[in-house]
Amino acid sequence: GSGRLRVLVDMDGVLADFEGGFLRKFRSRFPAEPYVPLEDRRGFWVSAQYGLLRGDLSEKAISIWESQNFFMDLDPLPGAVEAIKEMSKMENTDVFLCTSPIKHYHHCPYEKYAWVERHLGPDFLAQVILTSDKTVVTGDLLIDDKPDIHGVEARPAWEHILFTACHNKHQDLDPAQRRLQSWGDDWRAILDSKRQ
Ligand code: BVP
Repeated sequence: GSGRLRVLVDMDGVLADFEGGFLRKFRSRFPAEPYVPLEDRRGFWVSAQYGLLRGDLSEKAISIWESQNFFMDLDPLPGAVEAIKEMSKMENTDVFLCTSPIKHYHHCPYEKYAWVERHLGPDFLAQVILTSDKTVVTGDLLIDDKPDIHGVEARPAWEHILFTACHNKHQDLDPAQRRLQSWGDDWRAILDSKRQ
């Protein structure tokens, strides 16, 4: 290899507060409807849990993140912007933002780029990788809050570090899988463990 470490970092749930932004806009648009408090969230798919709460709530949930400004308005998670900026300045380290857009493409891809420019700066736009299959992207690490990441490549190059989120904190993991509890956790040690 090049001797450089390549780190892939997910956006929703790792850099951007998808769950908090969703709940705020869902409650504001549907104030009379039941909702799932963040401490009761289970499973990666918000739409699936809302559908279990009541059948018609799945499509109401989907309408929230399909709306204009949903992705643009997401707040950065605590420490995320500082961590990414520091990580990208490290010697022998390449950082890419690896994120899956929703299929309703009218706003999401544009707003993900706009979010990166706004919070990380225009120099980071070149680091964005939009893909619906992260297994075909090579890297040493993938920091992502989705517990099960699958695709056409059965043996992805990266080690998946599970970023803790409200929906995965109670989940039992394969004993080999490592977690990053938050950006206050020791992400530098995880990077160092993969360096040659
Ligand atoms: O763009 C996000 C939101 C969307 O899936 C994408 C996950 O991307 P990564 O975080 O894996 O990069 N999304 C969609 C649904 C339901 C769709 Br129907 C959901 O419940 N949660 C969710 O995050």
